[in-house]
Amino acid sequence: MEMERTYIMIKPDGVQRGLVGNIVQRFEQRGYQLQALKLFQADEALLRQHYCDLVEKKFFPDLLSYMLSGPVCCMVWQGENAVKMGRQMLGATNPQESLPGTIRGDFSIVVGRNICHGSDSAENAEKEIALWFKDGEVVSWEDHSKAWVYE
Ligand code: IDP
Ligand code: MG
Repeated sequence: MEMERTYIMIKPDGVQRGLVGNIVQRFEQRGYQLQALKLFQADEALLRQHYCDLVEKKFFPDLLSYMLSGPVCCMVWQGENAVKMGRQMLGATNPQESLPGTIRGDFSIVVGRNICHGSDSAENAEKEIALWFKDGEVVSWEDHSKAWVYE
């Protein structure tokens, strides 16, 4: 079994709208293991690094002010295929293409307020975890439900 980690971040709109509990619950009840969780006010330098592939986009200034507008909730979730499954649980980038049952499909309408971030590759997940968390903030622990989640 290939265990993988992904970086999931509830954006300021998700925090303001009281969706932290619901989103945490979705990953927990699916069987993923929580390894880190914190509420955090990002700054511009961090967001420029996180979204380094998007800084030239026309919407980048709006994305920056959106992501700076309040605290985000940063998380690390571990489990089989966590990156791909995390993206599936989030839904499409544009909520109008996100299926009902996904986080974006259940809670959002426009791309500039799409509630949640999820890493798009295992390599980027590790980069993002290192960017958003300090040493000691990510905890490796024995999950007693593992034998009931995996065969
Ligand atoms: P992702 O979040 O699904 O990985 P990306 O293409 O990496 O999508 O874009 C990062 C974030 O930038 C999106 O989640 C969304 O908040 C914002 N964004 C992407 N495309 C647009 C756009 O066309 N207009 C406004 N915001 C956008
Ligand atoms: Mg992305």
